[in-house]
Amino acid sequence: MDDVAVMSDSTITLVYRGPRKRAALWRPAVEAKCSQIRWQNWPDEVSNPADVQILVTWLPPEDYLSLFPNLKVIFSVGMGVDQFSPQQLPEHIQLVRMQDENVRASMIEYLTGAVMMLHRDSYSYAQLQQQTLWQPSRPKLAHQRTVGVIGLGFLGKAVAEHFATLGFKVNGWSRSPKTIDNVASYHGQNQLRDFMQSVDCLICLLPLTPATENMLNRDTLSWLPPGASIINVGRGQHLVDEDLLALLDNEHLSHAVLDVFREEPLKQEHPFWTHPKVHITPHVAALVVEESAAELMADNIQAWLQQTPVSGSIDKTRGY
Ligand code: NDP
Ligand code: OXD
Repeated sequence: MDDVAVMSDSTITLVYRGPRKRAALWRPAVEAKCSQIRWQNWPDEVSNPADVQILVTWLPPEDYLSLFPNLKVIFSVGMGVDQFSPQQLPEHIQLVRMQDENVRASMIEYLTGAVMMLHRDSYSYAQLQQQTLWQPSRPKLAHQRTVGVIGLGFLGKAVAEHFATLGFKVNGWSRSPKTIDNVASYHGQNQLRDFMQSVDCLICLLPLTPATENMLNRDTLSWLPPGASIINVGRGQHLVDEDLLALLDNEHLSHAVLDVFREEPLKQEHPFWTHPKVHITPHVAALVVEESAAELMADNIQAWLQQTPVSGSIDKTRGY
């Protein structure tokens, strides 16, 4: 960080790219806490791109690194930061994401719905209803199923804890070992196969990095027991679409609940739309709540200006 620029009393230019409705909430919150900030909405209010030190956005403008040569920090308005390719950002640019507790609460709600639909065979009964078929099967209890969570970070850890309180067996997988009450921890590539073999319902809550891209593929998904299901709320690029479809079609996997896709919006002709075992939501599992996030963003910008720890700061080498 450039101490001289940040510590001086002069104004600091922040460029915001995104919906104006959100800017109307966030701008006053940021300006109230950080008097030296000069907020400019992209593109019409940006007077001199060379002044820009702070970028607040979900997606950056094209060629933003050359456009804003004095950029020092990017605040993502979401949780994931893969859209900024963190490992390729220049060393001097700090990257910060939202760590919004409301997002975590929303993710738990979404996943509770999805896991319960799968657990109680509700997707299968909906299909049987279409065919006016009365075909009961004996329901299992939560303690007879294992929910597996890959990615045990800000979201995944809370999700794993939540399903343990609902009575499920819960196993989690991450890069480093974890100690979480009532959650069996697996970590690293060496333990991935054992982990996958233990799971009835797999939840992907990994960040997208070069190490996690395509990791839900024919090999790894085949390690799941027959009849298992998957829920992807991480990123579409974690999943090899054709491999999932093949494993659903050969009945190795029973259902897939997908909230994220390689290309969003999902193309009209994509086979996921019409596959009877694929259940789609349009990337809505957990959205930043704009009202509460206004304060979070203002606190973070203030912390950055004061050179104190910023919540949600990304380790660019790891990519998350
Ligand atoms: P965090 O960065 O807090 O946690 C990431 C977790 O993944 C950590 O436990 C980390 O392990 C693990 N991990 C990372 N790389 C690897 C690897 N190579 N092998 C094994 N484990 C790995 O992420 P969050 O929980 O905040 O969010 C996860 C993702 O959820 C986001 O990046 C985003 O893509 C997605 N998301 C989706 C939303 C939606 O609406 N669908 C909403 C919000 C987020 P370790 O702890 O050992 O470092
Ligand atoms: C996020 C998301 O990362 O919505 O915030 O996926």
